[in-house]
Amino acid sequence: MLIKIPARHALKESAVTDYSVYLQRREFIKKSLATGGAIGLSAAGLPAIAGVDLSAYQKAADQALAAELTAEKSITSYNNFYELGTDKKDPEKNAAMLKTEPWSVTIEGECERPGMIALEDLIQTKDIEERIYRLRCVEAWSMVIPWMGVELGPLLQRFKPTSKAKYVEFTTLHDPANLPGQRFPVLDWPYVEGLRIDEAMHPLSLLVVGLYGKQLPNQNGAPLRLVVPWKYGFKSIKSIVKIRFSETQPETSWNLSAAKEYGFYSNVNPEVNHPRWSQARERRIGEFRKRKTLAFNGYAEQVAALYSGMDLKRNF
Ligand SMILES: Nc1nc2c(c(=O)[nH]1)N[C@H]1C(S)=C(S)[C@@H](COP(=O)(O)O)O[C@H]1N2
Ligand SMILES: [Mo]
Repeated sequence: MLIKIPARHALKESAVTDYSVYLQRREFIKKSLATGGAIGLSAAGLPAIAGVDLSAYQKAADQALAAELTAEKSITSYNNFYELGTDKKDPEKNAAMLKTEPWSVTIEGECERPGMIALEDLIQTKDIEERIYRLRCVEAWSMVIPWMGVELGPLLQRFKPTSKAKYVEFTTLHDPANLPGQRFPVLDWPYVEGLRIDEAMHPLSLLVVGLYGKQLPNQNGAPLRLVVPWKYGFKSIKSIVKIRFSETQPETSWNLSAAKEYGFYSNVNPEVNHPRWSQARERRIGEFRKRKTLAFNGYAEQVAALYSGMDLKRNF
């Protein structure tokens, strides 16, 4: 096992699928934290990066979203992970084809400390915290997911990005011998994604190693994936093996595949429709009626300032 996800181990695997049980465990964790119990989740206030301290916000958001959690079974059996197949059920079925051990990440480009780092040195158990975020796929479905991970910003700072680091590029594992999807030219493999450096440093940006208090299932992008909750799901690149700081805007897989449909920013925006469908509403997995899609997926208060002065219809 590469990364030990703290807490939760007291419960049997079989019990964890039921999210009322999950909610009880959250209560247990909160109480343990209050009494100073050594549970391993970071209880301290989150660091104030980019001048924003989100710790109070984060606690309130977690409380509000806990009631809306998508069932664990849905999160792990309805996936987009084209390396493991293009049907929503393929990634779970083919999950064992993704080899996650050992795993290391290469750090390159505009930084003072490039190199290759083993996953267990990159992510330390004591830094792992839980964040409940909405996930909005560009295909107009959504979920609410309790992720386990670390803030991306402080992690990137360890490699001392230079003043030329204006963007960050992420690359997924390229392993066509094992990953069946990479034997077909569905996308230009490996999958690549990118963020502007201030987006990457925003305290909502997370590098994820688990969900529902457990190791990240392969189908969800084990052992390490990005989660950027105010952007369409495809920005949240899975199974990351490389992080590169760059001066110029990196190319991204979906933009290369269809530039008119998938922009670099891809902020969730109910007012900018996909050329082939409306983005005004979404189907929350597990619900029958569609809901209204929220600007920046409900995170406008936290992130809108990143885009002040930008035409978000042009920079979609
Ligand atoms: N490498 C890689 N990352 C990926 C994808 C993919 O096909 N390959 N799909 C993206 C899309 S479209 C979405 S909606 C999310 C889905 O994440 P989930 O399956 O954990 O819900 O992963 C994103 N990350
Ligand atoms: Mo997606």
